[in-house]
Amino acid sequence: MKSIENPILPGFYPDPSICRVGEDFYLVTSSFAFFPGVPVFHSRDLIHWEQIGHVLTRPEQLPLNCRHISGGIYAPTLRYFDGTFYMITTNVDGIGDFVCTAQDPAGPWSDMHIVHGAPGIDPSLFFDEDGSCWMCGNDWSKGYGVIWVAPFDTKTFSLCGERVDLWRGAMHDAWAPEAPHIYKKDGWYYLMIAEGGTEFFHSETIARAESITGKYKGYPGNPILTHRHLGYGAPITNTGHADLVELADGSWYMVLLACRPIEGYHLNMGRETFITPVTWQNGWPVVNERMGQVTFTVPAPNLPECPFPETDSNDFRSLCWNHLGTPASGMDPVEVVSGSHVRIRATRRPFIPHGEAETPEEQKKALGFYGRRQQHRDFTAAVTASLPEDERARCGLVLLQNDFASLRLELYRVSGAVKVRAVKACCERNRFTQEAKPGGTPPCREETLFECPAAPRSALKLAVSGQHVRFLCGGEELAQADASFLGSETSGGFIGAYIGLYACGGGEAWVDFEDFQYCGTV
Ligand code: 6LW
Repeated sequence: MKSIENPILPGFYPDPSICRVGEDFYLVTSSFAFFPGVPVFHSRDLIHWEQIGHVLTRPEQLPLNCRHISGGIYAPTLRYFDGTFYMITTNVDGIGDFVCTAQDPAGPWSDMHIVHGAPGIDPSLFFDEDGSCWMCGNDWSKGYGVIWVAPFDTKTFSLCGERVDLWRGAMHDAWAPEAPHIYKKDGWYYLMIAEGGTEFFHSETIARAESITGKYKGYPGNPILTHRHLGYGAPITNTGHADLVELADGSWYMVLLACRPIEGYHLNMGRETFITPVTWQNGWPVVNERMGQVTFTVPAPNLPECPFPETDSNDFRSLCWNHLGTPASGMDPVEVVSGSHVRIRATRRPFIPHGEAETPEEQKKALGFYGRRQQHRDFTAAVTASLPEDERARCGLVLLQNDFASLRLELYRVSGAVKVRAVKACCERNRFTQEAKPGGTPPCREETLFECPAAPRSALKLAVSGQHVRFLCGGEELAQADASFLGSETSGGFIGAYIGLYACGGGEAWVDFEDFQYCGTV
């Protein structure tokens, strides 16, 4: 019996949405303040997945204000109708909901078609059998969360009829009804949503109606999926934000986000994409029948296996690498010279706010950062960095959760002498307002764990086993640290840890990084 190993997309790939076109499956996830945005994946057997591109590859498609790392692009939905792929999502940095279209999911994708007058986040599209298109999303404007639907014109990319509130979720006063998707099966309109919030209490619930505008009646067996009953020690937590896909043979699968806590409820890798089979009983979906929860290994569908050629994620040209913030045309602080050589300009603004006053223009600039996701519990990441002469420039290797939580191995100059230091930047903040928790630590304090002289061109390395981090320079171990504060449950935000190369401090000098090696084991 063939099987699928979860997560199918390890590392920070939250809010997945999937569609099938013939024998091909396509999947997109959120990308927040990273550029390019909305990664696109492809599979033919649901076992093997390859990244084929991004939807948002041009600065004009992804205006980010980079106020914080969890801004930008929230949950996308991917749908296909009559020869065209539609991706709808929300840019919370002042744009709102927008649609991009393509004939080829690998791109190119169109510019943004901004959807005016749509409240909330988590927009989705549904194409009915008569060719009509509907848009749904969530809305908090009435003081409570509710899922709504409205007719949608795919020529003008606008709402074209009455917006109708459909459902407030299964639980009485359900927290954060969101991530709605509508499906049609056996004459019923099914509305599947997430509720409970994307944290530990996350769940998936469903309702159905005979008309798309309701009245929707909740499934008596809700929630159809949650791991909150398993406790904080479960190996998979936060299950929710799901999307369903029907295969050619009539079987169904669900993709969803979930977390793999590390050494306690610490979500360093953030929310990853998982998959699980779904069966239907008496007109309602059953998730991973007889298991009732998402498991690391699930049965694969009855499809020919279709593995893809291995790609080298250490190649700086690989699709897994991201900028932080959208580089203005011609002012990109990151230059990929070759697969093993990237140059990063020491922009004035570090990715960690040091309280430096930033002009709005300064804030919009992309940061001197180029990174890839942490995808394993145990891994090493190494690179050779060359510090320029400019006294202001700092550069290094960072394990970054967000603006307020990171561990850095950094080269810098003091009175002309080159030093290396291990730095912990930490601040306990409310995950949404990013304010310091009452009684929490003061705003974003930095702690130098160790420093010593170093060569201007040094081999930097982080060796991570669970929550234990070792900092090495030139093969010498300098310091150790506990990384559990990097979990998003503590540090806040919607991201998962990135391993990044960075240059900052000003002077706009170029820093060379060579021979990056990431090796994940568990
Ligand atoms: C996503 C929404 C959510 O749009 O988090 O907490 C947002 N719930 O479903 C970003 O992942």
